[in-house]
Amino acid sequence: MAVQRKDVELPDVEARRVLLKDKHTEFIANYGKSNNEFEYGVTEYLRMSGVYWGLTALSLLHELDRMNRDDVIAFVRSCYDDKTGSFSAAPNHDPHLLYTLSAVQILVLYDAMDECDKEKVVEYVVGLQQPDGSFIGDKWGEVDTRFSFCALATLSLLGKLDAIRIEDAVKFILSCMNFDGGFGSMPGSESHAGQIYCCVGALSIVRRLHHVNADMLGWWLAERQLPSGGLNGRPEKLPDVCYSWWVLSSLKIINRLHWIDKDKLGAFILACQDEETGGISDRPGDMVDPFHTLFGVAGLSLLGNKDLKPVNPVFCMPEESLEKLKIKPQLLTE
Ligand code: 7TP
Ligand code: ZN
Repeated sequence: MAVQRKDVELPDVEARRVLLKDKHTEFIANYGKSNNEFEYGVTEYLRMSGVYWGLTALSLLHELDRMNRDDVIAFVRSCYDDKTGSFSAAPNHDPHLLYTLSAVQILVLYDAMDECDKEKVVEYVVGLQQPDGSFIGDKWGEVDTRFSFCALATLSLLGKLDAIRIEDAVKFILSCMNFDGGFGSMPGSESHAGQIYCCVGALSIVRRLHHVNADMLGWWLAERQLPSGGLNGRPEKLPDVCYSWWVLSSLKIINRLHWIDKDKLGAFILACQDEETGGISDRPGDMVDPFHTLFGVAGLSLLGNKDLKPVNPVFCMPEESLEKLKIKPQLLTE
């Protein structure tokens, strides 16, 4: 049997060759309003992250004003547990580190960090670090390098990186490095673009990128690009707009962005736009959602689209928000 790489073909639709800015703004601003209560209802379990994805997309589109700041901050507060310093996805849901990072990112976007008790949130994150340096995401205790990233990103945004054992955190992340230069979710787990982003991002935040084999990792990442221009997250998988972000941002951090064909990737992301409803999907013709809309828009920003605000590759937030806090994650230069 012939070896066939999984890929897709791009549709030949004129509207899908330019960024439909206004359409995407309407899609995000209306998401969760009465016209699609269904979609809003089924995503309650990830609402806090959904709000971060939507707000960040709007901000990169220069349209953050389309949401009501007071309402959003009231929502974030309604998900805060002042006993533990943690946030949940929605009121009365279980708290989790994932939603705590999203909540802090939202407050940073709005320059509203004073709305929460920073010391208490720091205490929550510190309590999740394990003796081996890894992090669990909540009381159920699952360990994953995603949670190492969430912990370090949250503490960095709070200006409190020194509250945890950084060397142990680094040691655990490095124990998840593989022979292909990539990273997995745990020691021995296979390399995966999402996990690579988390590990490279975490090392960037604590300025330890010298541990990364940038040439070998850059090669693995660049190999994710398929003839359609889209990128997949692992060998033999279909391309997906969100992976274009995990791969592209990792390449940017290790200074190997020029190892992929940027024009072809840009064309792939634009082909995933829904020219009727607005929004971006994982692949051309699929259902759009705020998650892929953010990572599509953020990808286009990293590719240099001038209609968008510059995005930070580590935090997936507008660069201006991090500049205000004087947060500068490390980027490799040579
Ligand atoms: C529709 O099926 C899923 C599957 C997994 C829906 C959510 C998830 S997830 O919460 O584990 N997650 C994020 C995610 C979100 C959406 C989505 O958000 C739809 C509508 C909204 C409203 O805000 C859709 C998919 C999705 N996935 C799954 C996925 C992405 N690409 C292909 N798939 C199958 C990613 C997933 C894991 C995740 C990744 C990054 C991150 O920062 C947080 C979570
Ligand atoms: Zn995806």
